[in-house]
Amino acid sequence: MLFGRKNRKPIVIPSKRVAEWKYTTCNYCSTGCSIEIGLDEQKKIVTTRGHAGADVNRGKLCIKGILEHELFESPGRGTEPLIRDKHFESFEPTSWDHALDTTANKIKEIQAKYGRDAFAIVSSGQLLTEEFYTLGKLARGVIGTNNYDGNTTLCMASAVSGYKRSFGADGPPGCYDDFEHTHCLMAFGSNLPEQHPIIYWRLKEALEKRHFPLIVVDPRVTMLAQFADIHLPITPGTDCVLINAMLHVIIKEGLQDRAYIEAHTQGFDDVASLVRDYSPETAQHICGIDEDTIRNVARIYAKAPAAMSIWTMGINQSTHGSDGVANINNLNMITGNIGKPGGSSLSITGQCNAMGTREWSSCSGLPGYRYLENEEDRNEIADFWGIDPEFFPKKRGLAETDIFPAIETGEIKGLWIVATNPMTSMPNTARIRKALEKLDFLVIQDVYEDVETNQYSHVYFPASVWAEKEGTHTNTERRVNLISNVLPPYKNSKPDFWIFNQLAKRFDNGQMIHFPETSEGAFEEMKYLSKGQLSHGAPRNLDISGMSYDKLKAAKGIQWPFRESDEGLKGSPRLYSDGVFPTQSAKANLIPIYFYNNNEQPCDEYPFWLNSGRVVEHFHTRTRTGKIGNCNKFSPTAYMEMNPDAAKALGVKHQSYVRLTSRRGDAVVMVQLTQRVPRNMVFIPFHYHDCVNRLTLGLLDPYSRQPAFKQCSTRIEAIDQVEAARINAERRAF
Ligand SMILES: Nc1nc2c(c(=O)[nH]1)N[C@H]1C(S)=C(S)[C@@H](COP(=O)(O)OP(=O)(O)OC[C@H]3O[C@@H](n4cnc5c(=O)[nH]c(N)nc54)[C@H](O)[C@@H]3O)O[C@H]1N2
Ligand SMILES: Nc1nc2c(c(=O)[nH]1)N[C@H]1C(S)=C(S)[C@@H](COP(=O)(O)OP(=O)(O)OC[C@H]3O[C@@H](n4cnc5c(=O)[nH]c(N)nc54)[C@H](O)[C@@H]3O)O[C@H]1N2
Ligand code: SF4
Ligand SMILES: [Mo]
Repeated sequence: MLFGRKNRKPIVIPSKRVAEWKYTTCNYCSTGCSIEIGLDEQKKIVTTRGHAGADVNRGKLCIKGILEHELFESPGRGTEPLIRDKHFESFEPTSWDHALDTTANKIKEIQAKYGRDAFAIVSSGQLLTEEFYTLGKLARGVIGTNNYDGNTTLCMASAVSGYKRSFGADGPPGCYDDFEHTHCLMAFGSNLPEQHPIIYWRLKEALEKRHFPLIVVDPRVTMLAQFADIHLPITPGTDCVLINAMLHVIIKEGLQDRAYIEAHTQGFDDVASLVRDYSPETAQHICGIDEDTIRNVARIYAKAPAAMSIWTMGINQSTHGSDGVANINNLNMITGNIGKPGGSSLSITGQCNAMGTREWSSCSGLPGYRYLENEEDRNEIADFWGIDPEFFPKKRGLAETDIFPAIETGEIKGLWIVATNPMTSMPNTARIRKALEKLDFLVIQDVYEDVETNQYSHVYFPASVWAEKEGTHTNTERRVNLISNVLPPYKNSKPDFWIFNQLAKRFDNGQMIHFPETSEGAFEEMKYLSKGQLSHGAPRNLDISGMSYDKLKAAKGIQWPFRESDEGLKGSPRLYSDGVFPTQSAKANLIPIYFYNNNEQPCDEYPFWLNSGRVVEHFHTRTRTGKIGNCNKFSPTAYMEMNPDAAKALGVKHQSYVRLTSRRGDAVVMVQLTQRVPRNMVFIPFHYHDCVNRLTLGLLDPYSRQPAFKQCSTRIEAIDQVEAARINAERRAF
């Protein structure tokens, strides 16, 4: 008998034959990892790797980034523009000219008949910043509709709104390096290990070097909660109450940072007076966290030499989203934790370029964080673009979540959807379907032609994806980074930038306004518009005038502000370190946050909280990760996390299908029994079509118009398994 290593065949990893590495940045989440794509001698992509010299990821990538190069030739990609016949019977390939002419003519026709705002545009957080800037120019300066918004209303709108209310401007003040300096980190509704795995890795590395308390506020035992020192399983939608109670303790015990409050904030007395009513004894009955724990956490946070908060959708996607953000900012201002190493209010952004769209797309205003409501801003942009300032509306139009109801009422007749998939991602699918069916004209611009929303379109524009294009992204920590053009566009798809430019040429104003031919040309315009001061004299923090594509590539990303006068390649890791804020008084606003309970609550008829979110291997509506075998294999089927005790009471078995019903509709999903969720809650990843959003209510935040995706109620029943398979097959095959 032969034993031992010498008789075994060694594992041989075949050489990938990389002839050239090309620099780019990941196009999924907002962590902003630098990627190198490896090409062989025939210029075919053979592999990818994380860039070892990039400060963000230092060579690491998560499962999505490492497999991202497989998406270029994935099934369902759009190859030719498509056009629908009058009777909605055929959807045939056509030329770009015909598709673009038809679209321009239809837009003009609708606007002539019903007014300019009757044609709406909904875009995304996933285009390149230069594309956002160009689309903004087209929407605001050429087509001239005020009903122009992005899917960031489903995502970051509450963070934007909260930052503006507290600090006078959008822009996360902190950075990943803060983990290295903090003495306490509190995470609200954010599951870093799955949703921002490389930010999590940075946090974990900091924790391994120097332990500090990690406090996680989440109704589920998420992966981050599992690694936390303290987990606060909060009652959904009540984070504001928890924070008010923490502020109550901090102020009562004199733990606030008096010098900071005095020097850099206004409104302390109003907050102090409000939080007097939120004693831990009272608050515990609302937020579900016991009074001793509230006191303990408040003391740990306030006594830490530097403490920071991060948050994501558990806060933003709530009827108290904007208030939640303003209250997290209150907590950090009152404890003197803004703009200092390890002391911050850092919103963890969602999509790869949700920041870029906030900064430059003109969705909620004009480029470079300018406001439609501000005359000076309107004049400045009109002058630069060479149009009459009166062409601009004087206040912002409808948000995405108000555009769909305006289709229902007939106010909006035409819609152009760019890089978002509302049939799967918006709350209350039945309502969205009805709205889309009602439109006189719908254009879909997407990388994939099999995207669900495309079922209702009249024209389809096939877009090029990621490294088939060139331009920039801004990540969570305000770092602008470069996407290099590695491959030519797939088949007859075109970069979004090209599509916007071509459409502009078909309108009168489009002939007058200059549209640069290259993305670098658009970047130069943005650089110019980022210089100088705000109207009341405060410096413009969103200053990228010192950047260039070459510098971005050399630095592997630069954080704004990075001014023309700045030397070297290092941007600004933090905002507001000097305590000067872009408000009229230069002080930040402490805002009292009242709590009112307006969420749909579990009741006898619908006894479970319905929570939703994400898993690590999938991105959003799975148009990309659903087609990459090594991502999809982990969770190819719609499923739901359910507590075993609750399942037992209902006679529901692990891995069986159940029917969920809410006041909006029903969905059939497979059950995964787990203690991650409490007995009265279920959690469904929202990645699957015709699933959780058939059930969600999506009440809107009054400031940000963001839907409360994560707080509504549902009923669960066991269902015949053959029947379940039939329903699912019917709903997913179109
Ligand atoms: N793998 C992967 N990564 C992604 C994405 C993806 O699709 N897949 N998408 C990206 C995008 S666009 C976004 S916006 C981010 C989202 O990133 P996250 O916000 O981290 O992800 P979610 O799973 O949506 O929600 C986080 C948690 O909020 C909790 N939650 C629900 N209700 C409440 C509440 O009332 N209070 C609190 N405190 N918590 C609550 C949920 O239980 C959930 O665990 O991820 C980004 N990264
Ligand atoms: N129930 C529930 N619903 C949710 C959420 C939740 O937590 N729960 N989260 C919400 C959040 S935070 C978000 S961000 C939204 C996301 O919702 P969506 O934006 O609808 O989701 P995606 O699947 O990312 O859609 C992006 C589309 O753009 C296409 N695309 C990708 N790159 C390009 C490109 O370069 N050009 C063009 N033209 N197209 C491109 C993709 O193929 C895809 O169809 O979902 C929201 N919906
Ligand atoms: S963490 Fe985000 S940016 Fe980094 S590789 Fe993963 S998906 Fe891409
Ligand atoms: Mo998002």
